[in-house]
Amino acid sequence: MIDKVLVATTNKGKLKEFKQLLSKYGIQVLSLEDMPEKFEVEEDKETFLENAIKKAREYAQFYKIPVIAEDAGLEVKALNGYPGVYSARFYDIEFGGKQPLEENKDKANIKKLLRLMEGVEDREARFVSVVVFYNPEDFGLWTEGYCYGKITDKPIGDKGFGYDPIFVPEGYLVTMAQLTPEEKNKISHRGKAVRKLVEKLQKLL
Ligand code: ITT
Repeated sequence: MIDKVLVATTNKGKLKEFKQLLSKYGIQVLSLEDMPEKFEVEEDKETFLENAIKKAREYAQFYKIPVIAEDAGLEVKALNGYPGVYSARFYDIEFGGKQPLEENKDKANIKKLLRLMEGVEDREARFVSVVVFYNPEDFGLWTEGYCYGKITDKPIGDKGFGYDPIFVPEGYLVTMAQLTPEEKNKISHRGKAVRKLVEKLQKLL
């Protein structure tokens, strides 16, 4: 098995969750902040998988170490799957009208989504995580994970990040932002994708 991997994400909430999930397997996580030279990858593809592969491959080839990268997002049924691959910068895209960036991106994204969902009865949504492992000059593999639930009509809770305060997972009466990190990891899209990825790696290595 691998004992060390660079989790190539600029999102602090994601990084924390990856560290918790991978530490269970004794895998040490390096972050982009530990890297000597800074380097950015633009997410300009149309699918989660293409974006995740692009990030994992470019970081792995640049730093010459094994990398895990993820592209994730929220798909809302009544919005034809939006925000989808645009989840991180939903407030700033033309679809549904741009939302002013008042406090931070997460808050602006939530405000826009709740505006578009005002009076909408079908609140079904799912979180998607596509995780790619890339070992430079060797091999790559990927897994995906989903978490189904419903969009609330107002934000509740202060844990987690992103759209967590407006997402109630199936079978729960609270939002993802009211769950402890352990509870979230058990049911989250990211938790499912990471566990599948480690199982695949354990079979291969
Ligand atoms: P990196 O690309 O650097 O990893 P990012 O924040 O840009 O960081 P993504 O492109 O994967 O990451 O965008 C994911 C967005 O989807 C993220 O900014 C959140 O708004 C949302 N999101 C993803 N996973 C989430 C989760 O577990 N809870 C709440 N929101 C989530």
